[in-house]
Parts: sequence; structure tokens; C-alpha cells
Amino acid sequence: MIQRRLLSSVGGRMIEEAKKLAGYAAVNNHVKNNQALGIGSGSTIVHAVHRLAERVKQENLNVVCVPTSFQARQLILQNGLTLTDLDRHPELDVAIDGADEVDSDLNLIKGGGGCLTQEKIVAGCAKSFIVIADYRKDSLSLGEQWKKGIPIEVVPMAYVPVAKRLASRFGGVAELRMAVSKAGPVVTDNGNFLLDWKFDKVHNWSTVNTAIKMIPGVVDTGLFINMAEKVYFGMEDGSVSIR
Ligand code: ABF
Repeated sequence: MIQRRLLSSVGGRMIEEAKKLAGYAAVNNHVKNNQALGIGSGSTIVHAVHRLAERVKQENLNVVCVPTSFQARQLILQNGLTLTDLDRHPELDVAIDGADEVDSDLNLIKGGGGCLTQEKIVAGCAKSFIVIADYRKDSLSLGEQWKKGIPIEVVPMAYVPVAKRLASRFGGVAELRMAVSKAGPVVTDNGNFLLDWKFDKVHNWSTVNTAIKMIPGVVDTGLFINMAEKVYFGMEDGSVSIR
């Protein structure tokens, strides 16, 4: 029992270290002076923001940051970085964000943290969209690793018809994401609900993504197809693999 706990705490430290390696490498290689940046959500981005804050101080960089979520906004403020928005900076130089799964063509599943719509908007405004992840997210074919389903943000009144439509058109089952307390559904930063679509086979994700987005009530999906320019994986052996 004690041995299992020790092993899992070593594993946890290794994963955290891998996230840090990825975040630091991406900020070191892609951030330059006078840039407008998109800041993603999740736990890996925390390391990237720490490195960004360090560089801003040490190198006196002038950068402004657009958040992808309430969490990202807090992270920017807590690290003393300059907050901006897409009204003032509709064109970003670089957006950096995490992912739940990355395939060999750099297509992604995102949204495990529930911020997919703002993440996609910000990534779509960036000249370069850079992904940071630990080694567990690397996958040959999308859907292999991430077993929690593809997150889909929906307007609250439409969650039942959208869930039914998803299951009847594409198979599998779409579940309403509930708060940890189970007291009610998770509500996104945009006031919407999330469905986690547990598909029963691997699809042509580009086609499926377009089709899902046509269902009335769907705001966006966690499928990020052809958006990432580069992915930084922090590896178990302490290296960084760049794809
Ligand atoms: C966000 O955070 C999400 O799109 C993705 O769900 C998640 C990745 O989280 P982490 O960095 O904690 O693994 O980027």
C-alpha cells in the first residue's frame, strides 16, 4: 500500500515535471518582445505562464495576454502580466495552450477543462498556435487515449436534443457533464452546458466536427482540426519532443 502510494507520487512528480518542460520550452522558443499572446487553460499552461512572467521580468519584455478562461485571466493577473482582450488585440502573434490528446497530424481533443470555445476562438486568432502537453497526451489516432469523450459546448435549452442527435447520427452516447458535487451541470464561462460525447468508433474527425457544428444548439466542439502549428511534449526521461 505504502509502496503503491510512493510510486504514484513519483509518477505524479514526473508528470508535473513533463508539463513544466513543455511549457518552458514553448515560451523560450516562441515568445518575443512586443507580442500579443493567447494564454490557454489547464494545469500545463500554469508552468508556461510562470516562465513567461520570469522572462518578462528578466528581459523586460513588452507582451500583452488574452486569456481563454476565467482561470487564465487569474493566472495572467497573479503573475503580474498585462491583460488584454480580442477587442484591443484581435490578431495574436502566438497562442499557447494545453490539450487532452494530440494525434500524429497534430489534431487535438480539448475541453476536458471546459474552456474549449474560448480556447478555439483565441487559437483561431493567433498566427501560431502552440500546444504544450505531457507524454501521456501523445496518440497515433485521436480517441485512443482520452476516454472521457469529446467535449461539446451547447446552449442549455438544447442539450437533450443535441445529445439525442449526436447518438443517432454518429453512435455512442453524449452525457451532460455534472459538477463534482453532482448538484447540477457544469456551466461554462459562457453560461452554457457541456456534453461529453463518448463515441463508439474512430471517425473522420474533420467531417464529424463540421457536421456536429451544424446541429442547432451546438456552440463548438473540443475537436481542434488543423489548428496546431507545433506541439511540445514533455517526456518521462526529462527531454522535450517537438512535433
Ligand atoms: C485545456 O486544459 C484544455 O483544453 C484541456 O482540456 C486541458 C489540458 O489540461 P492539462 O494541461 O491540465 O492537462 O487546455
